[in-house]
Amino acid sequence: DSKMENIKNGTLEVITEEELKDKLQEDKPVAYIGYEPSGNIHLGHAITVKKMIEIQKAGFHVKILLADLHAYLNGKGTLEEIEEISKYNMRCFRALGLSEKTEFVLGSSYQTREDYTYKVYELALSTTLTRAKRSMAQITRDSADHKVAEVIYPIMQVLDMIFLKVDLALGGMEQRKIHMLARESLPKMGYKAPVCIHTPLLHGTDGSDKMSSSKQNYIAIDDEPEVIKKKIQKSYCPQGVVEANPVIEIAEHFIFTDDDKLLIERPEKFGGNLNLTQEELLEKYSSGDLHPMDLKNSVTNRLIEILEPVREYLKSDMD
Ligand code: IYR
Repeated sequence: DSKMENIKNGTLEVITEEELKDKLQEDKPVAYIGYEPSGNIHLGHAITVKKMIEIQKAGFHVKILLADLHAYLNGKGTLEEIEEISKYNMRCFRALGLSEKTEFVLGSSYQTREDYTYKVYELALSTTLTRAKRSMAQITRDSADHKVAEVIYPIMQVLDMIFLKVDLALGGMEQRKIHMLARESLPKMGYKAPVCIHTPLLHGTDGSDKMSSSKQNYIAIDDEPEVIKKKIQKSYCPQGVVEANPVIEIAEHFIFTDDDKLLIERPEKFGGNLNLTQEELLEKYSSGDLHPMDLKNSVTNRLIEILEPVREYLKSDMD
């Protein structure tokens, strides 16, 4: 029951809670998430990794798919480049606190197998182009000329759930339409569909919908303190607005998950120090009584501390 609450906490949806309850009774259920390897693992990735750690603590065996062929299909580079980056990503995910028991799987290690390939054709035959394209709306690299690769991608993602034998699939809200395609298609192919859990997306530091490696609007998990400072100082953070405010979101997802309160240090003439709970911060900021600069300074300082062990792990692990 407390396991259930811990997993649900901070997510947007669990599809379905009933099914999750059953999985929690099973012996060693498998949870997975896939990432396109990326040279910049950022706070957006970290939201899902933190949730996966929660799921791991609840007793799931965790598989992390380094989705090299998916990155390739999404135009992220040559397979050689992508493979190199996936090694770095494995260290990043460990640095964020996934346990030693975590299993990392490279997509290409099974996605070219004959049985996998036949399943790609089978699912391609029953999936409409419209549906496949729609499922990619928030995932595909913005491009005017859409490629066939774009519709192979979601089909492979659905099949990953069979080949990795997963009971639970985790992803950001942008993965929802692919997950729904899986929930519908897998039973028709004779497989059980996994429980799907979706986390909120982090807005970019520029205020755009999604923090993204390809848009230079991210804070990397191993950014140096000076870089974090600069990026937050420049961030979109209008006075009085908490919606779609990345600085507020960083406080919610990375500070208040560990601490009960956030210390805001202000000179006496600007109202003096404040020690705020999440609720109080939202209320105070909405009312316009807290200056963006004061919020930014305190979030910067705390975030730098929180990411310290991550930076240290990644430096120490270098060989
Ligand atoms: N679509 C993901 C990457 C990905 C996730 C899973 I779960 C897969 O099985 C395959 C790929 C992304 O947008 O990063």
